[in-house]
Amino acid sequence: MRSTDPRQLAAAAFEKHFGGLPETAAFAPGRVNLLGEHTDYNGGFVLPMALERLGVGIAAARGDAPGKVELFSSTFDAVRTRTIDEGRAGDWSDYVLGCLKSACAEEIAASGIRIALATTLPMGAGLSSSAALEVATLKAASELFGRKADPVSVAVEAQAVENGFVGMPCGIMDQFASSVGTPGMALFLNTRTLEYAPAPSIPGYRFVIVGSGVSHQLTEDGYATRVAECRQACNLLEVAMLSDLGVDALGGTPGFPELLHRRVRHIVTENQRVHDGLEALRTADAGVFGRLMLESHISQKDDYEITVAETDAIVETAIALGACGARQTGGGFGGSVLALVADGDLEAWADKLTATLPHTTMIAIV
Ligand code: GAF
Repeated sequence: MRSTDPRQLAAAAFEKHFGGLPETAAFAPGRVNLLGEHTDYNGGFVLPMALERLGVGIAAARGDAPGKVELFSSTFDAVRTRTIDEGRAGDWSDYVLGCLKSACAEEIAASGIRIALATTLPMGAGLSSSAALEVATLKAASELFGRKADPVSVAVEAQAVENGFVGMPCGIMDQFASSVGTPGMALFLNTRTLEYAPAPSIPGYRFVIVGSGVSHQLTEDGYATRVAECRQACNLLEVAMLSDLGVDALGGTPGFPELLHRRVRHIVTENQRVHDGLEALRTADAGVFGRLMLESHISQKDDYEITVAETDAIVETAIALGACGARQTGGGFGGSVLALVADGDLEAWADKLTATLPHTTMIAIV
């Protein structure tokens, strides 16, 4: 039987492509976000969960030419040859090259590197395949060249690569969940202080990740536009970050643009929902958590304007069929919907959902 472990898939791809054994292999998981969307680049709170088995495997060994970076993706069935001193090229190899430049530029300038990668994450599903690729690369390269790398600094370094080299102005949630999170367990994170704590699941209930079939692409304009709108709101309101504002700040400032008011309202109320959601997990209150999920979706739809007709329809149908709550998860503009469903209803609920909306896929139950 073919392995589904990304690390083993990457090692097998390495052997097949390069004709020798890798010296090291690493795994980094994708994540699903339970609550707290677009709050991370505003210094706010998030509640992601690293995924079991769904992630990126990287197998690596020293190469045969100084500075040469040989990449093979078994997922894209693609080969890329780069050099360690190159700049951004605008494709998937940038995520890997950026991390290698950050972590082990000198070592690779001396020995070169060969890397094979494999992913079990669906692309464009909003489950953080880019961050998993970065974290897996940093872990593998650090191990190969004997560099110490604790999980929090790997997350910080991976985000810096994505911001500075890849050019995507993301927050730290995805890299943090991938590097620090325990697969299958929710993680509460204060993105400003980087304080974090594991959060429990709700006994008798499961989160279901439903693929919308609409591929989200964060390097397109929508995400960067939201980041810019939040910065503009900070400047007008004279705060360093929108998370400096409490719910009481929502009364409205005379002359403050209506669109920015809605963006601010999403961030401020979403931060509060993460706090309330953490409490609901700790008290095992599926009803409250589900309600917060639905409020989060409506806020993403009406105030932050990052949902699409397909994810709206999945949320509406999921609730109509008996889910406690549902919301679009991840960066937005498509991707996946997360629903909270009672264990006993799971099978019938999933069957009815896919019968009603045949373009959806059940990606995972966590
Ligand atoms: C993407 C980003 F990479 C994260 O930093 C976060 O902002 C998320 O969208 C939205 O919550 O995954």
